[in-house]
Amino acid sequence: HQEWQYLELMRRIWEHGSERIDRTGIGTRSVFGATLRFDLAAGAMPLITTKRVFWKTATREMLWFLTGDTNIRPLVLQGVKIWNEWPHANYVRETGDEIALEDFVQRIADDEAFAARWGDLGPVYGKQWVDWPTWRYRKDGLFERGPGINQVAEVVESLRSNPGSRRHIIEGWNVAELDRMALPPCHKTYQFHVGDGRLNCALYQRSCDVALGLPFNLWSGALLQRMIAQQVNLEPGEFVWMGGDTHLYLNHEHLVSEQLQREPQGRPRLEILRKPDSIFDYRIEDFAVQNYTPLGAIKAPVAV
Ligand code: DHF
Ligand code: TMP
Repeated sequence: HQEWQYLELMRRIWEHGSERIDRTGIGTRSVFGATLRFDLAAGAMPLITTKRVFWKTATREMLWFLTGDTNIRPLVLQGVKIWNEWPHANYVRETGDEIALEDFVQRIADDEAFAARWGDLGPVYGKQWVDWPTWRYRKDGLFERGPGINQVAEVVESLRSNPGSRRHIIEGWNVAELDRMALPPCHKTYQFHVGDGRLNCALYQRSCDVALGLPFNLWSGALLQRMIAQQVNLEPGEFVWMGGDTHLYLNHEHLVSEQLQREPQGRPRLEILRKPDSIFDYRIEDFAVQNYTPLGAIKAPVAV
């Protein structure tokens, strides 16, 4: 079962990782450099079964990236909570108002102007993926904004027109804008590759929370690969995940010890029910998962 790779990585980090103080102050055990490979033939997906993973939440996040939006409000209105902590922490830090997280999120939902001011994460994934900013000189020597670059549309186009290219890349790491992002991108580079009529994808993740983030990141990366494969009429091939600082937070011990006693359950498959006109036209109803019978969810706190 392909999921053993995930469980073995978790075990290796917990037993042999180097302990280090991290930005959040929680502390982690970490290894540097890890690879996981998944074959997506016949609808297979890297959807973790040894705990329940909310794949619809992760799918909504991916669809939100593809709209280019960086404000959490559309996620909040769909009940997706995974990005709430960062705008909240920013609000508390900047205003000194110690509003509770739930109250802050309710205000984001109810008050559009408040959301516009406090719900934005800065120029994160969505912005860089579909509207990477450019600048150009005018004749008078001043700068002006050039047209944004839609990297996702360009990759779909280059896969169609020049499948053998080694340059099919979507990059989130815009060095000039990192200081305005609530979090610099973790899943920062996607590269696509066509071989034997199949579309392969490699994802490089510079920093990885193996317990909470990675199950989402595996699903989402493979989902993007499946959507793009459908758009360019290729079969999905391998999904190769590579991590830089690959870690477990020390306050996830209960999750690690519980999950490492469990065994993978069946083989979940993703069916895409419709072929939308473009990569930007998918909706949540287009996705159905079969054979997903996970063991129970394991709650764990997210390090902010
Ligand atoms: N920071 C840290 N420290 N770890 C992360 O994984 C992380 N991920 C981010 C932003 N910052 C992060 C964005 N993605 C959860 C999953 C993914 C995610 C953020 C949070 C999470 O808390 N998952 C829980 C609850 C899921 C839910 O409520 O739907 C889980 O049990 O999977
Ligand atoms: P960092 O910016 O100091 O590396 O902290 C980011 C943390 O968030 C780190 O634990 C990795 C985790 N993370 C994921 O694992 N996956 C994600 O998709 C995101 C956004 C964050």
